[in-house]
Amino acid sequence: STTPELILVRTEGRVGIITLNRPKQLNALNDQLMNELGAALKAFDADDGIGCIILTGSEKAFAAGADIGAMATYTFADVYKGDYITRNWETIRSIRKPIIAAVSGFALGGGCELAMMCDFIIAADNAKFGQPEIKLGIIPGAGGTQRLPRAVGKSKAMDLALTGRMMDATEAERAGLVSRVVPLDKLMDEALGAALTIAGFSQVAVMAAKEAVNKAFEGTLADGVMFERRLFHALFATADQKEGMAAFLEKRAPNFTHQ
Ligand code: CO8
Repeated sequence: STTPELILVRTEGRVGIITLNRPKQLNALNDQLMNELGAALKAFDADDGIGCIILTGSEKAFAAGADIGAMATYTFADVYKGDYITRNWETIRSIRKPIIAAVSGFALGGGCELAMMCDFIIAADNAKFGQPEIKLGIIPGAGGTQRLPRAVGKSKAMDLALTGRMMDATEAERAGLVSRVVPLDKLMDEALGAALTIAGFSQVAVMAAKEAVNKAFEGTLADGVMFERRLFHALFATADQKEGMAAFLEKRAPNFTHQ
């Protein structure tokens, strides 16, 4: 595989870290970047040495949206025939290990949508979220109109999508879009701490937890509860469940083998 140009990829213990790295364009998301991101995510997902993934950007921008320069002259036929957006934006949804978005600066349009496709968002105090597409004569196209109301409720989602205004980190935490807000200089420490914690647990249980929580957004309550129950039952077939409970009873740290 070729070396990516618009992202940086590194590991820290069992954590894979992907940094969007197109600084002059505030990490505007173009096809090349999304393809590189998809490939890096898939590689970490397939790597037994990785238990959790962090996706981050720069201090100034997580991502300021889809690349407006690339989109400006597209016709309906271009985007429809090429299946623009879904084509290379669906990869992230297929990743089974947890992905934490560590967001500082702007997360706008497709950047906000990308953060929302991650499993949870930890924000720096300078983070700004928004769906400003309406100002460009379009609407969100990578799930924003669906995930934002699920995260913050209808009223605030409508407000953001219809006025195009930005929401700061405090408002985003109050509304439930982000799980934690920390000072900018603590962002990566906080995200890494969470990721290392997750990566230390049973990989099987972690994947089951992610899958079950995601079900809460996709079907009826009855289906979701049944799905959760079956996964819960299934985890009693793992070595990690035996080890985790034995360790608790023996008052020692568990040694998970991800089996
Ligand atoms: N696309 C392309 N270039 C961008 C983008 C973008 N989304 N955002 C910023 N840039 C570029 C600027 O053009 C500028 O380039 P240059 O230096 O060559 O002039 C550079 O980044 C720095 O930007 P600014 O000078 O504007 O920096 P400011 O600090 O003054 O402002 C803002 C920062 C407020 C973030 C401002 O840049 C801005 O409003 N950006 C556009 C935000 C926006 O409208 N985002 C939504 C885009 S539409 C979208 O995401 C649809 C998603 C659909 C799904 C995904 C499909 C792929």
